[in-house]
Amino acid sequence: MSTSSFTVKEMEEFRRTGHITRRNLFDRAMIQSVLEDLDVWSKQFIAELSPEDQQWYLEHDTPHRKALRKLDHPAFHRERFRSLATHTSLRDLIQQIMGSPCHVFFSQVFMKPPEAGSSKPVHQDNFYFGPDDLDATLTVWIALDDATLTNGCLHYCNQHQHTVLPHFAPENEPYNLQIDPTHLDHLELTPTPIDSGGVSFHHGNTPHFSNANHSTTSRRAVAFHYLRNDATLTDPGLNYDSAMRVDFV
Ligand SMILES: O=C(O)CCC(=O)C(=O)O
Repeated sequence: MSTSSFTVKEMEEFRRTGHITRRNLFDRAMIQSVLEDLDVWSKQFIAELSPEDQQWYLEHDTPHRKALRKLDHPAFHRERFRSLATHTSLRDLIQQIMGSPCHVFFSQVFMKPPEAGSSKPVHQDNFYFGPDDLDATLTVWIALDDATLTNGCLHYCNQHQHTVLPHFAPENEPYNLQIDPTHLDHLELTPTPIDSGGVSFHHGNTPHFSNANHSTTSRRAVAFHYLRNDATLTDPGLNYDSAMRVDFV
């Protein structure tokens, strides 16, 4: 486990770019134990998935097999993910960025299955979340597999954004809220490949996307979304169930 504080330079980088990466934060054994649980949970989830939820949770372009696109609320539902989300190393880094106590209000596993994982279009998390204070949300994205240029690593805008741009969602992908193309021209996004166990932290306003998985292996990652305890989601783009909140203990 690497040190659990950011240097002054790293904090400046976060404020300037809206994101920062901490490599090798979690060791192989911890990630392996989460992946084992993910395997069990995924099989169970697919077996119990209702026809109406298939459109939301399964990849669309795999007519001959059920390929899971994502899972919701891992920090709430699964003890091993909760241990990751509330780990002391993470808590200290989050506290340093946010400056006051936070909780996990939402979490999701992005599965990006081999040769089927679809892209996540350019978006700002704060359009999804609609907080009353744009500085009150932070996403902590943990690579469970190595995330590479071919399997769909994250790409980030490297200049902090002070506003949230207009977003829309295609009719057949209501979950893919994305920045209106007319606003994309002035945004430059660069790839951030990261090995399994590495973590990237991004501000809720930071535009980011990931490409489809063109490789023969999975690109799984978990995103924990934190909200400052004194803030509220007043205008969310999707629904977030406050009963699924997870606090640091
Ligand atoms: O993992 C991905 O491909 C997308 C992640 C993402 O958009 C997020 O964590 O906010």
